[in-house]
Amino acid sequence: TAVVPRRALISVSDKTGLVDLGRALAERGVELLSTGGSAASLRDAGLEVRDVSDVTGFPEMMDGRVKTLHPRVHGGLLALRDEPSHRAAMEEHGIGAIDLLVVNLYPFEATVASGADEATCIENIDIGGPAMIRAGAKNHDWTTVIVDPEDYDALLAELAAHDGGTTLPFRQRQAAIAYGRTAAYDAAVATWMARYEDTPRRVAAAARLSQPLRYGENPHQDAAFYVDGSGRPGVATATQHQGKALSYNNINDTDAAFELVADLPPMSVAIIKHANPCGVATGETFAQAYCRAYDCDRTSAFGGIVALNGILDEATARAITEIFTEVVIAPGATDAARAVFAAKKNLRLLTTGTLPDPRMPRRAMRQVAGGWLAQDMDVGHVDPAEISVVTKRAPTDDQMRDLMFAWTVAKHVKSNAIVYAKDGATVGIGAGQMSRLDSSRIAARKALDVAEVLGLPHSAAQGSVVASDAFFPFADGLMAAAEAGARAVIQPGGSMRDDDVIRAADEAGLAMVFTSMRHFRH
Ligand code: 93A
Repeated sequence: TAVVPRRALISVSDKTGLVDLGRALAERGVELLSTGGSAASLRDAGLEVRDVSDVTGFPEMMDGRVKTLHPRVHGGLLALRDEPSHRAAMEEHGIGAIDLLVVNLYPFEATVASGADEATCIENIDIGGPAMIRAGAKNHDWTTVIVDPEDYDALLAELAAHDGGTTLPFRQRQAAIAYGRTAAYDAAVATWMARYEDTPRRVAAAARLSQPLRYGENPHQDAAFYVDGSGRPGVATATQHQGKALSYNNINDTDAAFELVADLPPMSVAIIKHANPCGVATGETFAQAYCRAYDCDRTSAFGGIVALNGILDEATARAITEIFTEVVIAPGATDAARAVFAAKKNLRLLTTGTLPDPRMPRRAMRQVAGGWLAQDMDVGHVDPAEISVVTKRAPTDDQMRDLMFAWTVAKHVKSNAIVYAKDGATVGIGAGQMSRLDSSRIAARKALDVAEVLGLPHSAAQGSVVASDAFFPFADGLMAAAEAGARAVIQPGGSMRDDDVIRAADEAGLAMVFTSMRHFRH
């Protein structure tokens, strides 16, 4: 049933549409209560308004920090009109019902965005506004709450259609909008206050819907993309130049690809499939790097995601368009490169302006049944100076460079991760196996495929280096790598059987280094 408002409380920072609304309400005989600035605007327009301070019997005080925080306001918003004890309390304490609340909040988000100083941001945290909104929206059986000037017309249309009243469905809808607003408002405050305590909890507080997605990992799963407002360059902030909307899997893979290249030396390219790199390389040019990455696993690269850590040029764009690629992400692209892509309607090109900082501390969350796991993102980096050589043989400078390259790639491969690399390019990647030995075998197997593609007389792992994201628990995984042709090994070390593993490496004439840092990734 429609509730006809007799008294409205109007307290708005954004005065858009205020006077027109006030006039329309006054014409319907609604009494207007209002706070300082809002009351002044309404009065200037010739409308009759009662000050909230007159209702509360208190002046607005403490620079406006306390204006509406009073039982005569909150009782008027919260009272159940058909509940005898509530009516009695209203009578006893001189509380009049407030059936319509129009509030919009201090512009906290805009104040922060403008780069205002800390004190100004703090002063723009609205307390009384959200308190009233939450009170009125809780009591939507009786109270209509409007928090967005965009909804003034809808309110007036509702009143016109229902003899000057609002219906329950209308009040329910506006209550849902109202709580959405206060939730987002507090999320903005929490995000900003993370400056005081930057814990993993912040990730949950900051989430904002970016776009609904067509579906999730599979077509029968509903999905959406949320952004955290951190502004980190990547898929969340990128400009998309062409192609249809990104899918859930595209976003996930594009993120993996871009974070990987951001961790690599300049002029590096990564090709990602199912969140794992299937080829990664550094080159003299991006085109060369792309081709070398492609050669690591041409089969898997089909329909993959390509990331570059510099400007996409025409030659690279041409090389990429030789096969079907889903997404290309780079800090930028030349006009000529974009012209090449323009002919490929289904290829999405994303540019980000800059690369993300791979060392910037960040948080990660994942869901489990009944809860969330929160942790620091793995931004651990091994300083080459802290790496210890544990074998008789030490790696050469070239091997050391490849070891660091393979180690960085391995960090971005799902565990168990085994990565063979040679001359700044991966030549075999084993990902996501339940045993390290299986990952080693798969990586070695892939190196044989590369040899076939390139017409080499021996495995592409011949003379390579190998990285393992966690220690080899037994010598067998290491021996598999030696048999495949690896000459140098990088791994965290720390196994109970390190001595056995080191002895096996020495017997095989390998150079091996320990990083003392593990890079599990699941
Ligand atoms: O400082 S407050 O948190 N304290 C209050 O008691 C209070 N009541 C309303 N801010 C308060 N408001 C806010 O004032 C409203 O949410 C609105 O944004 C603003 C309207 O002030 P004025 O009418 O003086 O322009």
